[in-house]
Amino acid sequence: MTGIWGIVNVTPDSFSDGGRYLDVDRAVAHGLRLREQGATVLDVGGESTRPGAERVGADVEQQRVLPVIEQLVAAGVPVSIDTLDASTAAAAVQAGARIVNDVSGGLADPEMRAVVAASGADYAIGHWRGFSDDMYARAEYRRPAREVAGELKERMGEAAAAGIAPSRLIVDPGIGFAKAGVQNWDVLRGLDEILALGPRVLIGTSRKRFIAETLDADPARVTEDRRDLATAVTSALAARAGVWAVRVHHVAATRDALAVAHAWEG
Ligand code: PMM
Repeated sequence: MTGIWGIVNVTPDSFSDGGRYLDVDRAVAHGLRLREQGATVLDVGGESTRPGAERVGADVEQQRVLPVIEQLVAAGVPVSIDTLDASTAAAAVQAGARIVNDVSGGLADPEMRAVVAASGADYAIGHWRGFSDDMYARAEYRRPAREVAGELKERMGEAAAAGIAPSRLIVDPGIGFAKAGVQNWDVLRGLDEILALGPRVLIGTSRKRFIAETLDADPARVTEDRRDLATAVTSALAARAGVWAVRVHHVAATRDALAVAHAWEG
């Protein structure tokens, strides 16, 4: 069965304007709801990686995520920490997170690999070419899937050199990261190249801009509902292709789509 990572973003724009404690409670309640709907892992993040998003300090990031992780872990839910920062990763694992989800694959923080190696956590490494303020300037590919796989292989080698066992790795082609429009479809079409790397494969297409661009010439017109429906379809296709897990906002829609895909396969 393909796993479902439910997204729990604890950022000011992800939950409305209440106070911090209210935000923690809401984030925890949201996570538990996603768990009930079928999430196998809850991916908790305190810094937006959206195109053009401002970076926050590690202290602010940890204030946001640690209380949420503690409560979700106490409730028995497997938690992943979505961060680029090694100190946040260390604190999150200390709080009970089992997976470090680093969309930069170890490139953003030189301390990250050593922290993960020492932690015993699993390590999800993404394909990445730079911080979100200028990542689109780096979106140049001749053969997107092949180049993404090649760069991920380098990240795998660096992780191994830092002492992280290959069995602890999860690879992610980083849909939307330093990839524009159709380049994302090129990578998804060439998913076999990513699967051939060996580790478990994670894919995150949820609500992303390239999906909205496919649905309407003006992506801003595409509602969240439409993005979620399209994400359920990409999730089912990714499951069919053999990925280990998909990372989504709307867990219930993707759960149903995966059930249908698995029934088709028999
Ligand atoms: N995408 C985002 C954040 N974290 N982690 C992984 N492993 N893969 C992704 O594709 C990914 C990620 C950006 O999406 P969001 O801002 O909607 O959470």
